[in-house]
Amino acid sequence: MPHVTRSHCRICTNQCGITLTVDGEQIVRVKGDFDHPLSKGYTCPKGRAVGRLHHHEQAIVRPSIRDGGPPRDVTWDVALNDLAARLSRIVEEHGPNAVGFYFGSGLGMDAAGFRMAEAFYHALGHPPKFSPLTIDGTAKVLVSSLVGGFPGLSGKTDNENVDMLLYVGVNPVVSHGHNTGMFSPPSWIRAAAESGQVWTIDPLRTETAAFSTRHIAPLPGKDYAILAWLVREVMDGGPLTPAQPLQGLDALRGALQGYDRATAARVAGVSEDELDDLLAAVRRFGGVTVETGTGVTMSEGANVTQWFAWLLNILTGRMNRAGGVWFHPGFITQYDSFELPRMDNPFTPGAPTMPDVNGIIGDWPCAALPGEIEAGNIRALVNLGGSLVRSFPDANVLVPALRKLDTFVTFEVLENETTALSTHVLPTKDQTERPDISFWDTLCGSLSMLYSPAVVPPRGERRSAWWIVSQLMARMGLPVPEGLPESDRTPGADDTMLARQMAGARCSFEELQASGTVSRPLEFPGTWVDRHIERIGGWILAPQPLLELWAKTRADDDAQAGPPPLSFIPRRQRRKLNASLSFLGSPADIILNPQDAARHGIAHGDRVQVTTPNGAIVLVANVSDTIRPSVASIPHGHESANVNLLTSVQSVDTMTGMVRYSGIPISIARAEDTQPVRDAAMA
Ligand SMILES: Nc1nc2c(c(=O)[nH]1)N[C@H]1C(S)=C(S)[C@@H](COP(=O)(O)OP(=O)(O)OC[C@H]3O[C@@H](n4cnc5c(=O)[nH]c(N)nc54)[C@H](O)[C@@H]3O)O[C@H]1N2
Ligand SMILES: Nc1nc2c(c(=O)[nH]1)N[C@H]1C(S)=C(S)[C@@H](COP(=O)(O)OP(=O)(O)OC[C@H]3O[C@@H](n4cnc5c(=O)[nH]c(N)nc54)[C@H](O)[C@@H]3O)O[C@H]1N2
Ligand code: SF4
Ligand SMILES: [Mo]
Repeated sequence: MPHVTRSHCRICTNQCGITLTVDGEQIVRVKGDFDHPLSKGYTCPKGRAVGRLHHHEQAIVRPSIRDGGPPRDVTWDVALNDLAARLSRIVEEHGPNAVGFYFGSGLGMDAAGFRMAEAFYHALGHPPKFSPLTIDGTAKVLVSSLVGGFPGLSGKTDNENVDMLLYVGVNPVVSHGHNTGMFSPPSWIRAAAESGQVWTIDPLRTETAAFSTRHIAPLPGKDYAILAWLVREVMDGGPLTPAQPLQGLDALRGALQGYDRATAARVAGVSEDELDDLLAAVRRFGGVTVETGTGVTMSEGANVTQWFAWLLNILTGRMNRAGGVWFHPGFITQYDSFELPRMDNPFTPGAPTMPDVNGIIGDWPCAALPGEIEAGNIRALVNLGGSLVRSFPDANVLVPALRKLDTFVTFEVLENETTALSTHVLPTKDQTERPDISFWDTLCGSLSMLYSPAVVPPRGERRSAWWIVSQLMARMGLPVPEGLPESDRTPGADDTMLARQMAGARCSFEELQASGTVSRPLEFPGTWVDRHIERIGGWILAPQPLLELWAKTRADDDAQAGPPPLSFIPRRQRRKLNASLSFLGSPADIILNPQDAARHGIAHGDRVQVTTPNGAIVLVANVSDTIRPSVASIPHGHESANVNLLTSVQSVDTMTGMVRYSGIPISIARAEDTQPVRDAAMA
């Protein structure tokens, strides 16, 4: 008999409530859970595909070793012993720093697995660590640290009360936001635009722009010009109404002196009229709440743009105030329960082969991985749910480097190009097979915690990631956290591992397990935020590294001549999550302005070859005036047209190690007129 089970979707950090109809071991239907206290029935096409993902024909269901020849299915004992022996030998011969870790998005939603992987990383003495931070965006952590004195200040828009909202390089209608969450984005945005105004700055007239009051389409990576001009206007003519103390106002004034409307319009490639209208709206509402996304963090101007976005929130009194930005205090780690330390230096040592590039809060730049392997520094890689070939820059250099690894272990649920390059592939329980709690508590849109039980038994030999990692540690002779259950197959073992994480949280694991969702009232404005800012002497408006970067940015813009080259920007797709869910059929397309298409003899639907000095891919032309001239929009995460064959490991922000994924010059031609593209990376 089919039965219905409640769960929460862990495809993205929004974590919507879902119901799954299960018949035996078959998930026959997935729907939004209308009784869920937070998401109230909202889901997106990705969440409703959780069942298809579970039953996918490329599912990995047994461990395998694929050294040289075709994959060899092995028992867990053989896989773990072989892997432990190889990793131990590498550590013995070359030291623990020869073992790199990638904390990928795939394990990011597996709470118990992720924590055990961290324990492994700590037990090895913090070897080279990579995570999505340096391929997604470092600017937010950077600015939280430099301006707010704490890297964990994760700001969210107070959607319920916002009156003047400015979206910059973010498309929540598709993405549900960047480092935040939002159920039913169209309703919120429509409501905000009805009661106040919503402005969207994006080279593409996105779904979010379509719901907005106004849309401004600047050149990629140049948003800072608009925001810098607004900051100067606010300082000179108001509304200068900060809610917390400030430091460095004079230095900031000095840095922005003379940054006039004509300059901003020229640099950003927009009209002075639009700028006037935007400023008038900011003044009319007495302030502006700015929300940014990967269109900012992946661009060349990331750090200064994020800085000016924060300055607008700070100077117009929107930080930690109704209608502005609230900061997530965390459900497990409770920032409001202790005095936040002043942590205004996020920089940590980076990779030896990239000596001029900083590490950031313990991460090494992902762009450094191929070079570190080629140099013989990294000989083994522990890949925890990452689809590196599609997510890291320059697959042309990454793939040959990954092939040179002595040992490359991937924790996965589906076969892909990355597992094909791995020496060991370890199948972990997917989200329907394991119980879970909401792990990235500060990334979601409310002060809450969710729990869901497993809904189906694991396919084949899949095991819990926490068990696999702890077994590996034990077999390598590393200290394993105390009191672990014997096996993940012991009844209740997965729950025991989750309960351990809830120690000291805002509710007990038992309370959470009983109700599935526990929310706590959010103190807003949060006194902990105001107290922290007072303690550090006020928002640090003009940190030295950003002042220096701004001076250089201004000088570079002044020297800039000639029309902008045709460049591509990134875009997320509604029916896809990064490299996952390709089976939902999102097209690998390139949005081109009709002028650019015509200039290259390209018609809608043509196959277009896109080339950079790094490589070439073929995409389908989507000719549309939704994009401004000189800009093209390309989604990432496709296997057949991997945009990371176009990106470069050289194009890295030296301050933070973030790779550049937006505003990359390209040349385009009809594919019929060119030599066929050889897939260099996989050849
Ligand atoms: N050019 C370009 N590159 C980009 C981006 C871009 O916009 N442009 N976006 C970047 C961003 S923002 C990010 S966050 C990164 C993401 O890059 P990655 O961290 O590599 O994440 P995904 O591409 O989502 O791949 C996740 C993998 O985890 C697997 N997986 C899914 N569920 C589970 C599970 O329960 N357990 C395990 N073990 N595995 C699972 C999936 O099958 C998939 O292969 O990519 C970045 N790369
Ligand atoms: N459906 C779906 N949802 C997702 C994901 C997914 O793959 N699919 N991925 C998840 C992940 S890992 C992340 S990090 C978040 C990201 O969430 P978002 O940051 O909202 O990502 P996008 O939806 O790509 O929106 C970025 C926007 O920036 C614009 N843009 C690009 N370059 C520039 C620029 O230089 N200036 C300006 N002003 N705009 C620019 C693009 O046109 C695009 O509309 O989404 C998450 N949610
Ligand atoms: S927004 Fe979609 S993918 Fe994200 S949690 Fe909700 S249903 Fe899942
Ligand atoms: Mo991301």
